[in-house]
Amino acid sequence: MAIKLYDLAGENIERRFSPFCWRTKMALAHKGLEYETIPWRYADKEKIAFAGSERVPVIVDGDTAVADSWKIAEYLEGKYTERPSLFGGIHGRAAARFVNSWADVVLNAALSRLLVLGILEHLDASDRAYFRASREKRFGMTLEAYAADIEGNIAALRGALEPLRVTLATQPFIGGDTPLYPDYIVFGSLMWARSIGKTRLLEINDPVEVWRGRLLDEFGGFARKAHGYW
Ligand SMILES: N[C@@H](CCC(=O)N[C@@H](CS)C(=O)NCC(=O)O)C(=O)O
Repeated sequence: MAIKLYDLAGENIERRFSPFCWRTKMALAHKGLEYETIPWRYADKEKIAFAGSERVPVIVDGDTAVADSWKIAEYLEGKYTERPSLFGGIHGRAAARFVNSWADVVLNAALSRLLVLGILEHLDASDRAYFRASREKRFGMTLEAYAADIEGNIAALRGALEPLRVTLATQPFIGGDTPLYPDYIVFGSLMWARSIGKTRLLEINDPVEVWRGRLLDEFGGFARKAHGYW
């Protein structure tokens, strides 16, 4: 039976914009596992309560429910050992944990200032008031104030990506010759940007953009076919 994935959707049910759900979709594709997505909105919290979570991604694999993208990656790696590895061993897993934290703390923070107003615009009407209130409480300011310094925020994003840019000068993927879970972590953030932001955030000849193009084409190009702008 196919794995089920609760996947954050916008007003347009095809717009799947969660960076964390993208990590999971790429991990499932890497493992070659069949899955189906269940579109989920912020207002649907009771639909994932069975998994003890208020956030997506949540997967259901037979009798097992797992919430949280990192825990899902560890679960898939532990359960489907005969399939391609997501981490390349315990040392790779340890290094991937650092990339996960870096993406959560640095990269997604930089992106969220650039995307927050676009997210609001793309949400289903039933989610908008919740999104504004919960994020304004989290950021301690209005969304408009949080997003105001567009040029500064773009510069911060490009700076945050510099370690990746330097790494890609000597290897095609963070995982080396082929992508591993850390690639999907960072790529998930850029899928978030692609599904929400109408403005291209990377120059066409930026090595990060070239790497992003390679990942858009992985697994039959399913990420490229997803609803998005660039
Ligand atoms: N650490 C979690 C973060 C998951 C997360 O924050 N998901 C967001 C969607 S991108 C969510 O479901 N938010 C629900 C809410 O804010 O109410 C993971 O890696 O899965």
